[in-house]
Amino acid sequence: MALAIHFHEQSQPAPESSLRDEALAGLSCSPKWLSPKFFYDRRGSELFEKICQQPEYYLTRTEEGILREAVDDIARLSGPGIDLIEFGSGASRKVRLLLEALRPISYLGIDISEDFLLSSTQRLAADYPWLEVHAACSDFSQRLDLPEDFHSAHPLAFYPGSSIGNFTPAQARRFLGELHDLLPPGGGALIGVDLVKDRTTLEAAYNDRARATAAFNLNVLQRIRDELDSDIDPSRFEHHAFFNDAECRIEMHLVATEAQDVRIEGQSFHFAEGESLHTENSYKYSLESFCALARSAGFDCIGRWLDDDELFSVHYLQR
Ligand code: AVJ
Repeated sequence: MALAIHFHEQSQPAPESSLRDEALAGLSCSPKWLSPKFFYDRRGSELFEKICQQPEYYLTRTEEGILREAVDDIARLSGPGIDLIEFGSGASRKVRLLLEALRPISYLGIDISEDFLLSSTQRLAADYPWLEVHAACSDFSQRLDLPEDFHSAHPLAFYPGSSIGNFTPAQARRFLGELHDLLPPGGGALIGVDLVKDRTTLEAAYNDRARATAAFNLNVLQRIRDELDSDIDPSRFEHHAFFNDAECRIEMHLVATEAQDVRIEGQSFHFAEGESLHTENSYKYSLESFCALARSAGFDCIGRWLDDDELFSVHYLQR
């Protein structure tokens, strides 16, 4: 079958060079830090899909339940003839819950993992022959822009999964501000946001018994070893995730199980025993704190939906 999607080349640095630069910079910091965007090579994207199926990881199935219930309301708010733009589209699975009700003219999936993006959007195009499918490989956490040759009169941005929680609140506000500027007046954004809740539920979601989250976290070290000139050994690190209630976020770390020196691209980095590499923040919001953030970026909060247990929320923002 012919390639049924429109692929948009984005002018961005190759992912290996940003992994090299950011790993060297982040491991030189104290405390050591690496951006969670590097989780998502093909294997990492697959491991993330596995996390989403774990019983403890309530986020995905809860958001999917909310979207299923809310889809007719969402269609009423968006109106007909929209172009749906998904940020961090991954497997492009959640968008399927919206397509029949929203009947968008086109779908644009934007993701950092190029081969995963292509296979997901190709499957989408095959399953929805009436839909015009576009794909763009981009790290939108740096700067939010759409492909130059993608024009939409009536865009609806879709940013599910609480991926917005990877930003600090200040970064999230900037991201929403950029999104606001990108949308025409009346344009909408549908955003999934995980809610603050008891520590036990939160920490279980990031410490699943099947250890999918641990494998996902450790995979970033394997990437450094495979893609860069490095002797880093994932077996000498341990997954550690906990809720930091002062910051209202889950933190993920990779903790050195013994003292060691790690070589990356000719530079050496020392880890003391128990020292950690901080790999992810996942901020949790209240309904009020998220709406306040959206309003501060210029949006009106015109719709929001929750599950019965108030674990997760989906917000419709309008420019
Ligand atoms: C994709 C950022 C929403 O923070 O829950 C899952 C990523 N990290 N398990 C999240 C993740 C560990 C996920 N987000």
